[in-house]
Order: sequence, then C-alpha cells, then structure tokens
Amino acid sequence: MNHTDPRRVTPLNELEPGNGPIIYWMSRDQRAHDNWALEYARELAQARQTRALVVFCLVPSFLGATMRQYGFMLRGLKECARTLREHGVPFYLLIGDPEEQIPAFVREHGAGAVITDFDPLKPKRAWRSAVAKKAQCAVIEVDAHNVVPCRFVSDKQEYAAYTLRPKIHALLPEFLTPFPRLTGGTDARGDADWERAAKSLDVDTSIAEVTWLKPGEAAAHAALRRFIDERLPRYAEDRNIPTIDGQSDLSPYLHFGQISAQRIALEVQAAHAPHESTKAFLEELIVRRELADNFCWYNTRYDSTDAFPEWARKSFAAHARDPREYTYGRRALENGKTHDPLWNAAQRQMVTTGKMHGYLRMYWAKKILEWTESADEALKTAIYLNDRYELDGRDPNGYTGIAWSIGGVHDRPWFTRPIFGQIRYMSLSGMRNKFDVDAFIARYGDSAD
Ligand code: FAD
Ligand code: FO1
Repeated sequence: MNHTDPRRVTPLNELEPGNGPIIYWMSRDQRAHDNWALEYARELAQARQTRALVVFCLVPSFLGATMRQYGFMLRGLKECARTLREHGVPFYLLIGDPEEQIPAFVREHGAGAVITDFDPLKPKRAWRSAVAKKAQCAVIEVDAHNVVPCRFVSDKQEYAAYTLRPKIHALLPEFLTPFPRLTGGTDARGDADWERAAKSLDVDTSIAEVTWLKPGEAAAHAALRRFIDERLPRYAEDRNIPTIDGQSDLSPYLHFGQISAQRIALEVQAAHAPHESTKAFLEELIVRRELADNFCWYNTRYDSTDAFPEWARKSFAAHARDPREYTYGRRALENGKTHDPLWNAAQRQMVTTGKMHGYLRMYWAKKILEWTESADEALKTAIYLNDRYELDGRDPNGYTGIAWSIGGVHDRPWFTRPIFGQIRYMSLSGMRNKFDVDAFIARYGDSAD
C-alpha cells in the first residue's frame, strides 16, 4: 500500500525501474524515521520483491563548511546508519564526488533504481542531473523536506509570503498527515568506515564543533519535546527577543534533515498550545521555510544581487555612490570589531555558539550592507560569514534570509534613505525599543570573555 503521495515524486530520467535492489541516495534528509524518500524506496522495493538499501556520499568539502558542521552531520549520520540497520535497511557510506560514486555503486549492486531527495541548491541539482544521466537505471526524486512539495505547490517564484501562504494552506489537509511507521528486522549488511570518512575531510578544523546541541535524530526529537513543553506556549511573545531563549533551536536538525518539518508540525498541532504561538511557529516552519525553497528552486541566482527585485536593483544603482560613514573589511566584521556593540555581540554569538538569534540576523545582515562598498560585496560577505559559522548555514533559508535583508526579496520598497535606498532599514535605536540590548551585549559582547 503506497503511502508516499505521488505529487512528491519526480522521475529524473526516462528509465523504468528494473530488477535489482532499490537504492535511496540520502543527501538532504538524513534520518530514518518520517522520511518520504526512504518510504518510497521501501515501497518500490516491496512492490518489486527486492530489497532497499541506503547510500550516503560524503564530499570532502561542501560550500565552505567547517569541522563545526561536518562533525554535527557525521555524528547524526552514524546514528542514522544504526537505526536503519535495526529496521532492515543496510547503510553504505561512500566518499568522493557523487557524480562518480553513485553511478559506480549502481553498477556494483545492479540497482533497479536510485531514489534521491529534493534540494533546490545548485550543487545538489548538478549532482542529481549528472547521476540521472550516468546511472544505468531509473533515477527518481522525492521531496521529503517540504510538508507541501516544492515543485507542486507553485510553478513559479512567489512574490512574497502572502502569495505562497494561501497555496500552502489550501493543501495542508492533504499533506500534513501522519507518517507510516518504520518497520523491519535487523539487517547487519552495509559498509561505513567512519574513521576513513573523518580522515577524508578537507575542511577548516579551526572552528570547533558546538557542545550545547547534541546531533542526531534522537536529540532532535528531545529538542522538539523540550521546545513544546517549555517555549512554544510563549513563542508569539518571546521569539523576537534575543535575550530570551524563545526559539526552538531546531534549525540545525532541519538543515541536516535529522528531523522532519512535517513531524514537528504534527507534534506542535497536537500540543494545543496558545493559538497565537502555534500559528506564529507554523508560519515560520512551513510558510517561511518553504518560501525559501521556492525562491532557491525558481531563482538559480539566489546567491547573487541578480535575484533582487527590479525596484531594489534600481534603488541600489541610484545610491551606489552615497558616502559610507563607516566601512569594514571582512576580517574586521568576522572578528566583530565594529563601532556597533550590538552587531559585535551578535557576530560573537554566531562565532561562539554556531547559532545567531533569528531576530538579530536581519539587523546583522542589514548593517553589513550599510558598512560595505556595495550590495554585491555585502551579499558575498554575509553569505560567507553565515555559512562559515552558522550550524544551519548552506541552506535555502540562509540565502533567502540574506536576500530579504540586503536585497528586499519577498519584501516591499520602503521610503528612501542614504545607502539603503528603498531597502527596509533597521537601527540600533530601533533594536533598543524592542529588547534589552545592553543585556545581550553583556552576555555576548567583547566584555563577556
Ligand atoms: P524558530 O523561530 O524556532 O523557527 C523554527 C523553524 O522555522 C526554523 O528552524 C526554520 O526552519 C523556520 N524559520 C524560522 N524563521 C525563518 C525565516 N526567517 N526564514 C525561513 N525559515 C524560517 N535559517 C537557516 O536555517 N539557515 C541559515 O543559514 C539562515 N540564515 C539566515 C540569515 C539571515 C540574514 C536571516 C534574516 C535569516 C536566516 N535564517 C536562516 C532564518 C532564521 O533566522 C532561522 O531559520 C532561525 O533563526 C533558526 O532558529 P530556530 O530553528 O530556533 O527558529
Ligand atoms: N550533502 C551530501 O549529500 N554529502 C555531503 O557530504 C554533505 C556535506 C555537507 C556539509 C555541510 C552542510 O551544511 C551540508 C552538507 N550536505 C551534504 C548537504 C546537506 O545535506 C543539505 O542537503 C544542504 O546543505 C541543504 O539544502
């Protein structure tokens, strides 16, 4: 009985599934439970009386990720491999270029089909299209990341959250549904040399792994439980106050796919927390997050000023030569050495914990626009710092959040001012009206050492 909704499924080549095992090439959704791509692979294997197995291809470096992110990911993968084996699904770890490794693995195992998960980012699209061409079997993509499948919910780049929201809400009753349980007995086959994997990495090890957040599917579910019990009730009031730990801290788990957004939404709905908080959280988790996938999927220039709306690009052209009262190079920004103590404290929070508070990320990015020579330099600097230090970096949410802050993507024109033109402005005095800035500086600022 097929549980996977066919609207999540997109064949990536013309080949029909053949005989031989069905391979789930896991990439974005690194979890055993609540994973539609895995579920689809197991259903297809059952229908063809063959077996399903999982392969993950570790690339030695990925979009500037450091040991901070790779450590979190590899620990989560190790746990995932164990859970899969306990449920009868062998796990194989490959190392190298997926465009070579996956077709070779298909040949070696005589695979009947490769199932892979959906990801709008350019490097991942290149991997999938190369594998779809080179693998001598059917290659099929399943959107296991979005509650409402990205390709299905809209066939174009949406203008803003308010244009995507009704499309998502209309389909939630069909897609925000319970998951089938993961069943099966132990299967000890599989092959994963974690030592060799760690040695193969070509990453900056100077940025240490974080210790305040434990990686993996079990820890993700514990973090969800803790959020629901302790923070969800006041999420509407607390989420934009950086001095209160009012956010869920689920973004690193969502980024690495160690927990399903659909699972989070089901559990939050069942919690019967105050309506305003539930509504505010699901807006972020489903509408905002899936708007980010929509933007990156339909706009391949998502990491460039080319993706900015026309009004923003015109506005930047008109203000390109506005004098900057302050300008900082990448090093000064990276070290949090500016004249603005709040900005420095936000940068230090990101560098030391791997997770800047969501409300400060907007202010942080906008100040980079104010203190660099151009929108182009600001965008590149923000992406570099965000993806180097944030545990949840290298994510559609990041490219979209930065494009919103600096380039007005999904936002509207505001009244004109120097340097910003019509881009929404945020000021230190404005932040002081919202929360106790001095308390945040005391906690994360220079003097906090
Ligand atoms: P919660 O408030 O608990 O939200 C729960 C989930 O909802 C988040 O995990 C996320 O999946 C989603 N969500 C919340 N806010 C947003 C948003 N504005 N856009 C899209 N999804 C959202 N998010 C990342 O995952 N990776 C990034 O690299 C990243 N960089 C950002 C850079 C800038 C400049 C801005 C303005 C935002 C960025 N965001 C990024 C979005 C948002 O700030 C984070 O997702 C959020 O702070 C993560 O913490 P949380 O899970 O505790 O959030
Ligand atoms: N995906 C892979 O399939 N293989 C990798 O080795 C890999 C490394 C990696 C490191 C840091 C990071 O933030 C993401 C990484 N990803 C990898 C991609 C990740 O699984 C996500 O799919 C995307 O980054 C988010 O869309």
